[in-house]
Amino acid sequence: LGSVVDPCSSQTYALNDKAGLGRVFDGIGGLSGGGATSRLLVNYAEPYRSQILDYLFKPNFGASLHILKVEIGGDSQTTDGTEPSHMHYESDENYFRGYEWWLMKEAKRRNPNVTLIGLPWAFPGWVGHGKNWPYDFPDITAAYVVNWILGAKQYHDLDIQYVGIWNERNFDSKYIKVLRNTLDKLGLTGVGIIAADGDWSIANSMIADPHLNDSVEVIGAHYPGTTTVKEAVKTQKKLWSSEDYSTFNDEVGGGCWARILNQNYVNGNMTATISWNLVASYYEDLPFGRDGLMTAEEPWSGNYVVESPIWITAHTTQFTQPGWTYLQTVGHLAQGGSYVALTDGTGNLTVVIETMTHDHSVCIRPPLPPFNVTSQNATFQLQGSFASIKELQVWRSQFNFKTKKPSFFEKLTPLKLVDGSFTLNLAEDEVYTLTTITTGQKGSYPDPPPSARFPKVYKDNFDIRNPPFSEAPDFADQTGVFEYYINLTDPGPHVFTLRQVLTERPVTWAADADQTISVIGDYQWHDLTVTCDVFMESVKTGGVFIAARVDKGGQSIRSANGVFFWVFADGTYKVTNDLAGQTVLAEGQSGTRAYGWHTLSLTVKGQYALGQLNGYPLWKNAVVLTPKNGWAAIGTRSFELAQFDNFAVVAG
Ligand code: 147
Repeated sequence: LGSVVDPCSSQTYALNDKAGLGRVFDGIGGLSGGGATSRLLVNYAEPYRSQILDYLFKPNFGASLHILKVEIGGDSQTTDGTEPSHMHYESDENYFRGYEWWLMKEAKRRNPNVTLIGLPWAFPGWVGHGKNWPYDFPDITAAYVVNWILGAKQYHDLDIQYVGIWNERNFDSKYIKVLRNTLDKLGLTGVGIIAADGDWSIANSMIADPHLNDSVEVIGAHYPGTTTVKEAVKTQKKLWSSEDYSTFNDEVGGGCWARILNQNYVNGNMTATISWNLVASYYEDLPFGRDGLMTAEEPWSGNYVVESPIWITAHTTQFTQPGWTYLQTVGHLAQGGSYVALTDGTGNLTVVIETMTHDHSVCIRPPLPPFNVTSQNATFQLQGSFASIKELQVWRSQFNFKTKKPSFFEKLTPLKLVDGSFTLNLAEDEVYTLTTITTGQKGSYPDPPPSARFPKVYKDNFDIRNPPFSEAPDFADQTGVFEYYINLTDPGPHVFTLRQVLTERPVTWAADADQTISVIGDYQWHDLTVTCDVFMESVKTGGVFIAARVDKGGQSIRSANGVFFWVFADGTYKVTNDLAGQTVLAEGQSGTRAYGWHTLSLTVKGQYALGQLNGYPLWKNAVVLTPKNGWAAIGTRSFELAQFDNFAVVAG
């Protein structure tokens, strides 16, 4: 190998603590939410679900993450779906909705030291008192957020360590101070505020406003492109990349992650980096499909994929912990790439080196300026407390883009140090960890079941008395919130149902639809029959639908097309080509009313659709030219209560 390296491209780097150390390391993490990114994970059968969680959180196994950040559900669309709030209504409190509580407990079970963070993207409508803005009543918003922190402790024994403001939206100095005050008054002085989960500009406000400065513990920036600004450094606060990555998790995604994990510190003084998202557990055809550290998007098959970012994470996480300190001697390599070094202060040393080339480490954002990386020899000279180290463990990843045969997180023979120094022949697109820590492990499980499409025949009657989660398997709410519901007074067969529970538009983060909708199934479905019993709870104004070929979700949900079969409480029906209900394919009388059950059935075949009501034909030969395929769905005409039962799909 040495022979292919130009003798000039050989350089020595000191690793030394004599002149003091750098910043304290706060960890590497993953973000569940913003939104609904773990939706499908909860429906995996054991042992696969536990295996996935082990790859993410188990120490000395896989990504061994130090930080779990979750969305504080706000009942609203936040990228790949909605997450339920702990307070749908002002007088409502429930700390058992959704899956983030469960996920935090699973993370903590594996790593009791995991750092937990909560951040709202959106808020229930009542928090804004009718305005799409959470800051007019800062006491209300603060109480709402602090309730979530108190609920985490009271119902799940989870200690939330940091809380944020409003993801990638305006911050409000007054609100931040009120939030700090509210936390302090309740004895939550240990909960730090991260602000403002957007750009670095809050640093200017902090410099100008000492009270704001005192209220903020961490400046969190998103997608910082590994750099910070001088004002942020001037605050002397912790600087974090509190959301980063969001890149398709192939090998280039792994390369992006390798480069930013090192360079967020080297270039930007950032001491934590959090991946959006933790695990890609949402339908791949939703926005930003597979932008997670690993992929677990098939609970029906049990298939999951441990992608390269998991092993890239391990290079750092398995060999350093929050509370370790970066050395001042970190930086760029002469022929491109970077190195960081950290110590626990009692003689342990971990060095992480990456030589990712430009084209193999591009992230989704921001644009990556050009740079060159070529193979090189690098000699590291251990000095100060590290001078006497005799041996280092060696872990290596080689992306091998040319041969397409990467090798990740391979344990090599330990290096014997001669006079405290070692030399590496670094090729392009490699990651090395050199460390005194001997506990590293490349965890593994037998291969999960093979990948499979969503089952073509699918039924759910929602008959479950004590569901482990508030949501029915595989329904992915895109506007509104659909929850298991028990009709204690129903004399008939509809005691257990699924209910849309929002009654007003939330303080939104994205463009939620004016209708509610939950999608399910295979995006490739084209010819199918969807059947569902429906029950409207709004007299005269109520409306519900079942749908097929729904072609959009996430932030684009407003413009979703498909075939939507609606019935209304005024005794009419409609068939529309869009969720918004603008393109009407058929309409007429149905005799449907609120507070009675109706069975809807929608069949789409080629260019034609037909609908049945209570087992009788209601309309037929509606012409559907587009979309050609998409998910099945259920939903309501507005933010209104309605129930669904005996959902079934038979796809061709
Ligand atoms: C982030 C959000 O915070 C996440 O919830 C998720 O939507 C993620 C997907 O990449 O993106 O929001 C951003 C949206 C746009 C930019 C940055 C972050 N941007 O254009 O720089």
